[in-house]
Amino acid sequence: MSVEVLDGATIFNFVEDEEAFSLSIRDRFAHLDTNHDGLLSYAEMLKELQSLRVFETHYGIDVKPDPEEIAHVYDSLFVQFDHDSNGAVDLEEFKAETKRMMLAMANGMGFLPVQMVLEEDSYLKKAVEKEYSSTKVKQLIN
Ligand SMILES: [Ca+2]
Ligand SMILES: [Ca+2]
Repeated sequence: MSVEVLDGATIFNFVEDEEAFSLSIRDRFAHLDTNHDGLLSYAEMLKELQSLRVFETHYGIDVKPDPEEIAHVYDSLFVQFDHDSNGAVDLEEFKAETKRMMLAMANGMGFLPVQMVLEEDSYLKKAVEKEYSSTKVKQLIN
């Protein structure tokens, strides 16, 4: 984990780069699909839902909700991913919903940079890395 500073634009640029975003989605999907059937079951999705950190931090304050509430929120998040309600999340559903959530987050952040603790393989970390590398390229060109 590392502490990074990012703003809405960092996330926008990452999500709007179709190639890079698709690639990281496919990586993540394959990683989560532990039985390799091309679908994410609720159990397989749980790891991803937990990584969304809906609970752990709220404006930097650690929140400890009760387990029943957690289960309820994970249930409703899973339903949000499972667009056709067949009880599993396929790659298209996973990509569409991840994109929607990240854009919603970017909109919420606006242009005010925020400091966040990011896990190494999280999308936000990838977004930050992408911004670093494109900044580096720009510096080389100039
Ligand atoms: Ca699976
Ligand atoms: Ca589905």
